[in-house]
Amino acid sequence: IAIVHKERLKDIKYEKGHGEGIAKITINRPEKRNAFRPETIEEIMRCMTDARDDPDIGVIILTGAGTQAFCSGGDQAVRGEGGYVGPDRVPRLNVLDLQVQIRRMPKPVIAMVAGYAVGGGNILQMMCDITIAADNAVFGQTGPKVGSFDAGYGSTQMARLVGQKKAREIWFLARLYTAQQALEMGLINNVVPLDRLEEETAVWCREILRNSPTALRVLKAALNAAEDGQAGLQELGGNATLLFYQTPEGNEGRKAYLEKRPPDFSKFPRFP
Ligand code: 2NE
Repeated sequence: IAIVHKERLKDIKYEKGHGEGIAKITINRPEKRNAFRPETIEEIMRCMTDARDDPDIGVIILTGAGTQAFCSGGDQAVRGEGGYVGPDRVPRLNVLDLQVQIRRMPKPVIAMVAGYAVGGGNILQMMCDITIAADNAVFGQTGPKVGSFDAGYGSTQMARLVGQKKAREIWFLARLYTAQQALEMGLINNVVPLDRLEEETAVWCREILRNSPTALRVLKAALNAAEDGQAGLQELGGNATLLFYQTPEGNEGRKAYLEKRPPDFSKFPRFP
């Protein structure tokens, strides 16, 4: 992956391979097993927005620095009463906003996991569209051990991925699982030797990038819609509007308004 640095960031690295179509966001706190604090999430969200807005980017990789962890969840050292506390002293659970951002991202987000993906880190990889793991990866929820839980996507998305019984096991016992076990239960997509992780992830990205961007964004919205209620339908509906705005029929209405004349939709077919 060719790398171009974008902007000054404290907790993460952001790289874009222009020409390649890939953006890569790396949580860069390896000494904390890439635990996130409010600033980490704010930076990731900022770069996710940049990647969404950049027409040259078709796929986003989310990963962790080093080989020991993808992400170990919320940084317990900055957890206060009411949430995780940053420099502004405001307690936050802004990782929930990031989960929604990944869910609504109209471009595929790929989790590239080496080492631990636990707690909120496992939930982040679950929110990604596809997860490629190294054979040293370890997955699980530690929340019940440290007095925490995610009763939103962290529970419901997990149950949809691995089934109700397995999701209850993962949350209630708070065990850790190998990459192979995670693959077998449907928590991730693929397991490769650690030294092939980057290469394999790039192969999946390039394969995705060869396909129609509109097909991908509508498919993602459709897969979300069945699960996300009104928010899911809004996302799918927004794609219908996007496509309609590109048609002569959609443009006739706009042009007629601007030309101060009644619209003439008579030439447009009424499909059966
Ligand atoms: C991840 C794990 C299993 C790794 O174990 P190991 O043995 O490889 O490393 P070690 O020595 O535990 O960790 C290395 C350093 O990273 C810090 C540790 O405290 C240690 O620091 P030093 O002693 O060297 O100073 N570290 C690791 N994870 C951290 C964390 N999450 N917060 C703060 N410091 C952390 C092992 O480290 C582990 O079990 N970590 C804790 C995992 C955890 O409980 N995460 C929070 C779950 S709750 C959550 O994420 C959440 C949620 O449930 C709902 C909403 C939002 C967030």
